[in-house]
Amino acid sequence: MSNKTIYLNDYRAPAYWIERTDLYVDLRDGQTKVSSRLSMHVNPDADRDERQQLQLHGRELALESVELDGQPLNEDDYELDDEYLTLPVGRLLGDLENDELCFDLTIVTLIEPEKNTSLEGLYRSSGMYCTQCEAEGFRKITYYLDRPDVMSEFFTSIEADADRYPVMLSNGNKIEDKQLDNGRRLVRWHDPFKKPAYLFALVAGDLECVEDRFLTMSGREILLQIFVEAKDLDKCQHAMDSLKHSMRWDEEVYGREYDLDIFMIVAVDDFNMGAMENKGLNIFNTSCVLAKAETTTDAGFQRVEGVVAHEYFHNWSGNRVTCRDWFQLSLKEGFTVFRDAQFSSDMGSETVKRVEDVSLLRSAQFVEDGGPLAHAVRPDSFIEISNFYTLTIYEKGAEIVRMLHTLLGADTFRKGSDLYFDRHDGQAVTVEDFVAAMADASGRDFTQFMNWYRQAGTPELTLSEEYDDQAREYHVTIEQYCRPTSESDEKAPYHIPLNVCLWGEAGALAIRLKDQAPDVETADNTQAIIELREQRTELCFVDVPERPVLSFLRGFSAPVKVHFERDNDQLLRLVRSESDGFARWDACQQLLLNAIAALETVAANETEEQAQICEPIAEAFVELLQDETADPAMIALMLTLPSLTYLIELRDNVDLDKLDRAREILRIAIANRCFSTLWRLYQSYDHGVAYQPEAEQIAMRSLKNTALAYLMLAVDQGDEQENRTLILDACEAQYRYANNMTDQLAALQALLNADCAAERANMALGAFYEQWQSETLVMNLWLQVQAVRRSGNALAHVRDLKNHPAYDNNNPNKIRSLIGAFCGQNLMAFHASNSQGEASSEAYEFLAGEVLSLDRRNPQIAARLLVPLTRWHKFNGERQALMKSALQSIANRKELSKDVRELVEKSL
Ligand code: B3K
Ligand code: ZN
Repeated sequence: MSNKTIYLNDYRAPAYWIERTDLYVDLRDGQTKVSSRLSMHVNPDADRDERQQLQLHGRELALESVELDGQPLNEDDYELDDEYLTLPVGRLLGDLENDELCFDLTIVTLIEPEKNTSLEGLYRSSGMYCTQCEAEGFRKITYYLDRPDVMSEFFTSIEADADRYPVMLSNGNKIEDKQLDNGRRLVRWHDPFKKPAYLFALVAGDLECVEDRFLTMSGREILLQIFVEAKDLDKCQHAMDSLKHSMRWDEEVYGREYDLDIFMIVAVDDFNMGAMENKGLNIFNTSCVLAKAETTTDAGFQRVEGVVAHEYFHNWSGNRVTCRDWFQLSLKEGFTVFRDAQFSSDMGSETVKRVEDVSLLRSAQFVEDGGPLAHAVRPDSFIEISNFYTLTIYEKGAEIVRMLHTLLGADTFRKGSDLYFDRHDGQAVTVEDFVAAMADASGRDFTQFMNWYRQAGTPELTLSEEYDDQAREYHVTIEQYCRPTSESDEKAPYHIPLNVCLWGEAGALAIRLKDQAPDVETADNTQAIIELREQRTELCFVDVPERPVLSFLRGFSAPVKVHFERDNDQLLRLVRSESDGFARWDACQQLLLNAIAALETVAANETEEQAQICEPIAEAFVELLQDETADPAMIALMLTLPSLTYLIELRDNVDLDKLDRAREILRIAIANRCFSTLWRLYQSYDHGVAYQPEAEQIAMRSLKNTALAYLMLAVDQGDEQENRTLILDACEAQYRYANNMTDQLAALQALLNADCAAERANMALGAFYEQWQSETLVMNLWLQVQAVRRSGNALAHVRDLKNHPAYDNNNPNKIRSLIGAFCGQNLMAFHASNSQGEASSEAYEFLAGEVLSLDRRNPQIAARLLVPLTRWHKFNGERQALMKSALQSIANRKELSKDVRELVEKSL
């Protein structure tokens, strides 16, 4: 397998197109025969040289026969290697000048889905056959032009044993279903929409289905089906509701109607990611479709809703209009993540959704952007495209679309998206085409804006301010800077929309800018979108009656880092008065960040000084908790301390032990100071309320469980026996009697993380296993809470769990729940120090070993798993060396997949 770098600049349209694809997939134990007939025609734009050869992609295929226009070819007529089947069209057909040149190719290959552990191409999962073709999996099914700009009309015949595979599905509409001899059955499907091969899907299995109907805005009735194993039929309602909500929402908000008469979802256990948007036949990881109160947490319910929506929205943003090449991946992913975020925000709480998205961006995407794997949202080169399904492509890509939405406003943005869909329906296009539609619909110039797609790295804004009370002017200077990344040292300035507001003692102040420069659009006179374009911008606000507190980047209007020093009083004013929920939360985060930074500089025995730092925050939290008008979701968000991951992101040369200690001091101070308020609040909940996965209840549960975690922390640290028994009993009662997984799991986690509850925790862990061992998705939660447990010997425990029957080292969900969670989320254990306080390499070596062993079976998951090691740049020298040495031990193996090879080499 070649480790060749592919460059965007080398893009050439193909010399041949595939008008129509007829597949016949004959599924038999041990060996599947795939016969394909491809109706090819020359691309009239291709020159004579390009027409000479037809290179079809193919991997791990056994070629049986090739026919050209019905004539069998022999081995001298073509070339075959482990990546291509190359046909010398010039030699075989001549006639290369003819722009009408067309021919049929019939190719028969044999494959072994039973042995396919990469979960790419056609494979088996829990006794069923299924496919995953994005990005380049179709070439593991048959020889093909496996690139997204080749769009073809597919006819798919599936033949299999009738009894064992009663369900046989592919894209589009079913056009034939007949019994054959020997107990076999043939089902034929036709997809009238031309599509690239990455959207092809096939499923055969013993599945049951839940059905519903949806009436589209033009009055067509669509059949909706969710296929699952019989045991899971009671877990489909939420996905079905989410699907119907998504279909209605896309009609209302984007004017997009579903196009086929049937929409199917199939749930499979073994799946490399969340789900896949194959045309008319979405394939889902069971974890993103099944949900039931007793077995699924609130976060799980929300994930199902979000992923169902995401995949459904791809039908327009991805399928009807697709990507010209894989460098354009964010064209469909960034836009679709933006769309699903808007949807989730409309279905639930806007503030909570925004806070969750920004937290993910800050704690994970910013790290990616600041490390050795930084890449642009539209990269110029890659080795293995599977490595580019990243937070940068998805989440930063979505932020870029969101900035366009902010700059244009909802109505004009809608005009732009209408123009984009109308102009490019049925085409494979580029990021430029998307932005051009937005520019044409609005008359705006987005030339500079394209830097967001071209340049890697997170822009940083540094602010300074001055208030002139004589002139009643408020001056703000903003400098933008972006650190060099591997793709470029010098960064051109970005075009950045800033949502700002000025807060006075009594409320928001009117905004007026001197000379109206730079561009200002004032929605009402207390809020403005200011557009930065220069490296340095000076703003002068006039008629400002008092020294204001500037609220900057409200709603997180751009994916940037901000350096702006503000004291507690200024931040507290924002915490108390901001009307934008995100800005309010962000001010609170800043307070917490300042306190943690201050605590880091205080010696362990300076308890008085520590208390002085913590007190104002704890005090503000007591006030917040007593405010009966406050939204419980908001309180829970504000009470949650910045994650260690985010704290690390904000620092260089991290001393993790010191950082964690500072964070814990603050957490304990809050827990102690708020104890009685939290306990009253906790007791005020009706724990038996009938479960609904809707925003108001989710908010209540999240505050209740945040309170429980603090209460447990307080009694774990304190020595009052009476309180301790009270709270431990309450926690255990919640564990035992919870009527939903959110509460049960939160109680289990609270027990696991309190040293004083060790005995009860171990009993609960055992009971949990007994209760849920037959529910594989619940077992993932069970593995995960143990992997992230704050305890001295988490690694040893993880090693033991690898041999537990609940674990399966071929199932991506299990790998993510145990190894992924341990290395990515249990930072204190992954980066543990030994008894002498020196950095230990044990966990790094453990991860390297896991990656190497997994790489032989599933390279995509192996490559994902190693990412925590690529974050070495954040740590101090000693740790950096150990992490790099673990990476090096992976790189030393000769036989590595392209996936793992690319990541280790780029990160070393
Ligand atoms: N488009 C798929 C991701 C495919 C990943 C392939 N390695 C799911 C999604 O983003 O909707
Ligand atoms: Zn997607």
